[in-house]
Amino acid sequence: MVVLSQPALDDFSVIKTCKPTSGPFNEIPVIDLKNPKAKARIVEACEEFGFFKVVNHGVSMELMEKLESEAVKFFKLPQSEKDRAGPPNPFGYGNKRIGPNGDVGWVEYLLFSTNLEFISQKSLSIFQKNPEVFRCAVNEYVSAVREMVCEVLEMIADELKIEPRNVLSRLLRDEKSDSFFRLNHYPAISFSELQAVRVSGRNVVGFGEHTDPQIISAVRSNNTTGLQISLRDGAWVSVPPDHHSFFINVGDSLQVMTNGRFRSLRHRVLADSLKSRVSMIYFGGPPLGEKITPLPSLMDKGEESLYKEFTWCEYKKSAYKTRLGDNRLRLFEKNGGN
Ligand code: GA4
Repeated sequence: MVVLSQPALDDFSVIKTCKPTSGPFNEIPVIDLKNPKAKARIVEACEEFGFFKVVNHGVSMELMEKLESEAVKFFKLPQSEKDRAGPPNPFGYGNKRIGPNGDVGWVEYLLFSTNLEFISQKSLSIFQKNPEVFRCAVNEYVSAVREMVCEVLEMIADELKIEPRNVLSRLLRDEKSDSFFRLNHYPAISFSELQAVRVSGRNVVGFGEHTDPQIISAVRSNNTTGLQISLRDGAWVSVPPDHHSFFINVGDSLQVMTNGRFRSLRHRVLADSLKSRVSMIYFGGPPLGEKITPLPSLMDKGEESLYKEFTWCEYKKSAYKTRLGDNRLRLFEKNGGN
């Protein structure tokens, strides 16, 4: 069990959640990547939920555990040392503040670019105590997860009969790919604090509801609850944790590239646990100059794009002007925004 220090719970991170929260949801699609029916099931899951769990994925538990233990060591450092690796602008160490527009959560994190060009001086502070071990753990983990995610994207291309089959995966493998990696630590909450917020019918929000702007994301966490996803009807459901598996979600860019056929997943993390949660997330994004438009082979005859044309750079710039929970795609819908 990961137990890290427990800072006092500030009022600002206790937010009344606006939609109903139901119990654990047992119908989350579970995809065995080696199953011959996996391709069809992945596409179904992307259409219905924008979300699925992957088992038999080929990423070793050893890599996951090595990185988790390095992350735990980092988050255990004195606050002043962690702060030296911040602020996150956008990469580096962040504490409670998420993004540049006033969002807060019961979380501290490290945000990295997976593109070596963007690795800055700050990363030296991030990796300060044991540079080689931590840096290698991040690099090895990211390479393995990127490969697994690329395989998923190629299975999607096969099922949708898109050619060439690497039309999506090449964007993540490109050396200019603008992909991110995030380590999140949600500190445990003491029993009395939890009782107090529950009695008042509220939840401690670890990471507020949002969709990911990128193409696709892969989350792995320790065995702690907290992740919730929003279903089509707006109900929030808790995802039972599984530290052996990955949870994959569709991002805004893949929703656009499939002209709305796949659903970008709205999700959030509630810090409602006596145990601290550590999650590691790979966000697969395209190179900055890439045009994000529906894939021509997916368009029916006469079908029009639901979205205005934009590059990933334009979308990202616009995303960083929004609040976490905003619907970022609306501005780019042909029938919405301005
Ligand atoms: C959500 C997905 C990723 O965690 C992230 C986040 C980013 C940040 O934490 O800096 C953003 C958020 C995310 C979307 C809107 C902007 C940017 C915070 C925020 C308010 C790293 C990303 O790419 O977009």
